[in-house]
Amino acid sequence: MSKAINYKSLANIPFEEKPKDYFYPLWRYSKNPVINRNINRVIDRTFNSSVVAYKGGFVGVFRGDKRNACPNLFLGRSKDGIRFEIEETPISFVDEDSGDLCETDWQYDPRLIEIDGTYYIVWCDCFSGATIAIAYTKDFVTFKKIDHPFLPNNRNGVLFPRKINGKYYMLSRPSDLGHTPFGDLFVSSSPDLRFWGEHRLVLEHGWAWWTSLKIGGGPSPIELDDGWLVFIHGVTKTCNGYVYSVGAIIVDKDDVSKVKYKCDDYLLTPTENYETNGFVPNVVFPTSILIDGDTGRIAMYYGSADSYTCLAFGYIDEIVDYVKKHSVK
Ligand code: BMA
Repeated sequence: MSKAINYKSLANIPFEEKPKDYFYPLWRYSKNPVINRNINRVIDRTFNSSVVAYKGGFVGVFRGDKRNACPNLFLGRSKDGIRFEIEETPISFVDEDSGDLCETDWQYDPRLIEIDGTYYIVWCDCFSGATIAIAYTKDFVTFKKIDHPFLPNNRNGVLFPRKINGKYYMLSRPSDLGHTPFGDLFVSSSPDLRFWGEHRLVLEHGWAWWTSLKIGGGPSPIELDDGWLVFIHGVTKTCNGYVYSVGAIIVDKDDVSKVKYKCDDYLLTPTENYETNGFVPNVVFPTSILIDGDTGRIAMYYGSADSYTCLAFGYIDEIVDYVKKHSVK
């Protein structure tokens, strides 16, 4: 059985055991949503956000869609990973070379990951269209932004949590200017996070009905003894609009463009009221995972209906087992 490796003990992650008579390897928090609408005076909707463990508690970078409907990134802090205090002023990013303030008024879907003591934020930014931005911080006070590492249009940048054979790896999904009706998963590598190349196609959409329109990366991949567990979102189109589900694949340990398993079943699809109703109905969108290395327990943060922040729980070995058992060619 595969297990996660290289994860520290994190006994205080939010967690609930699987409800009795529930069959599947990812289950929802009984008190979802953890963040409701109108969390403070500035933000109407908080969703598709990321959380890491920091100094005994938790810090998050949150997508906050303000009362003018513009999304920005906001810092939030929490003792328990459930109740967050979210700032009312968006994070200020400065150019890593000049120190000049970088202002963009459309920032969303942040992924936050620690690599060797530095916290990297990867998000979708406005740069003559939507594209992937990268910034980093060591203290959650100063945030330095890397000079335009990606061309537009591209979204869902997801960084692997460590270098592989000396290089950083980023998943992404080339897209269009709007609500892209297509999309496959690509990976690129970089020696320094600034210059990206060696682009490879990882996986095309469409192997399962819930991926029939497009797919994209979710939280940072989880390192296993024999591969990487990559949570994704898959999108299908119905007569009533798009439906976003959570699924997973497993890629090769050294060549991350090689898919070893792709799960035919989704792991979560919108079923609860806070997923099927909201600003954009029928969306579950995974962006972040906390892992307890001792037990293999995970807490997944996902956005629902472009309105709320939610949690789901599971055990890595059980999820890996499910993905392998329900894998298709
Ligand atoms: C995508 C992104 C996500 C959003 C989803 C559903 O294109 O904008 O932020 O959750 O659409 O609206």
